[in-house]
Amino acid sequence: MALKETLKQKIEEFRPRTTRLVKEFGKVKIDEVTIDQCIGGARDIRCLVTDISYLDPQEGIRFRGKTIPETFEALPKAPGSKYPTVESFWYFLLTGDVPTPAQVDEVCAEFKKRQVVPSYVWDTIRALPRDSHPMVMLSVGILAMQKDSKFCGFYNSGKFNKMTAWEYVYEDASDLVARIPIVAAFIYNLKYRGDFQIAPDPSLDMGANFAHMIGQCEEYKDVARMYFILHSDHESGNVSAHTTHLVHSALSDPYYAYSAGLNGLAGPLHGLANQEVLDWTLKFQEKYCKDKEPTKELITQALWDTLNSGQVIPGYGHAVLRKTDPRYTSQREFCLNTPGLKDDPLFKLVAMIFEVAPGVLTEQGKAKNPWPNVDAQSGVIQWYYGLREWDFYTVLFGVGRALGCMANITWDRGLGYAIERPKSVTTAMLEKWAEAGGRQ
Ligand code: CMX
Repeated sequence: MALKETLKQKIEEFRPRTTRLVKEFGKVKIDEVTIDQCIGGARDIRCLVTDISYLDPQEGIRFRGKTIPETFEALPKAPGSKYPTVESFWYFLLTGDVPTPAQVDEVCAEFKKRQVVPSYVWDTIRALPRDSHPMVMLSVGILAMQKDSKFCGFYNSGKFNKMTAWEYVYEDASDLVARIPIVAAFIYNLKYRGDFQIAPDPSLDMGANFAHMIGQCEEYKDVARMYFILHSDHESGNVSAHTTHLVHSALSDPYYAYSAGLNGLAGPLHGLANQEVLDWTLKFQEKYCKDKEPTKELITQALWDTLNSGQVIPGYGHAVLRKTDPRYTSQREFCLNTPGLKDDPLFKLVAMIFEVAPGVLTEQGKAKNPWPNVDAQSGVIQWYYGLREWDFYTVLFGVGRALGCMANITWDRGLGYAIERPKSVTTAMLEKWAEAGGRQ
């Protein structure tokens, strides 16, 4: 069965569960809110629903119930590769089912049709100053496509229907997911390769095609597949996923929603941390190891200098995780299993930082989680393969994150989630309730 048909069946079967929860159990309490949470970024408040992925603080992410190794193991692999295609992962994220090879082929064929980017997108990106950050270019490129949104067209058609609205989100979401690597490759070539553009190769899957379009080697095809899958989703509360969900909840179409999500991903406490990690590591080499080899002592000194100057150690810490991020571990394993990369000086340095940084953060005593997150390990792989323009790294994150965000809002519409509108209170109210020991 084709992906959209399978999804239609799944959404229709699922709807009664959501309806029953609201109708019969709507008043059942699942959480309480403290003043800490109110001022401290809504940490840990259970008030979002998604079945696409779940983040356990100790275990890390599960996509549709599967850990990262289980996901890689279960999905059909790209030809000649140990890694699955991004297309098979997209099917899995949307439906929760492991696709058959024939179903993957169908998605690949569909993406080929969808991946044609309108030429006005290129004109729009080219009109930006060439020294704009590539995340600005990506966000603008995605937003430019809004004018052809099928969801927006449906809304304006006068025939809007809540039960079928998700189908138009699905159409936009699939177009966006199919096109975003093409847009990203265009930006890369525009900014760093003198606008030397390479046409997509219709015989290649998404990851392989991205590698081809940025002029990368054979091995990089797996890097792209792994990278896009690992960065896809981290349940709903992170800034990029939550922003996308929030903006779409106003029935803004997927282009508006994901452009906004990308703007959140571009923050240094979120997706930009991967560029910050590379920047920190190279500056460390330059400043502390000019004429000597890096040592744990020198790294410790540099980490303390960073903390004492009021900055965060990029790539470490997490709002939910309380152990080493399995996305970090997965990329580390890729490095250890790749001859050349495992002996690369920068990888060795990143590995040495891993031995030291958790201890330094623990000694400082502020971070609730001293362990590395996804961003601590991702840049070194790109660097090794010659992708050394590290301000581009968050764009790679953005290509992957599109998968999760688009799968989520397709289901948001399928289940008819409401416009998001939490209630705010004033400081005086908090002070009054604090005195009284709780809200009266
Ligand atoms: N370096 C220094 N201080 C850190 C820290 C780090 N890596 N991680 C947390 N802290 C500090 C916080 O800044 C906070 O300090 P204040 O009390 O002075 O405000 C304190 O420790 C408590 O923070 P927390 O509850 O442990 O962490 P948060 O949930 O507030 O923040 C995160 C989470 C990721 C923003 C934070 O750990 C951080 O800034 N890390 C570095 C940036 C980074 O790697 N971001 C990428 C995260 C993954 C992603 O989204 O891509």
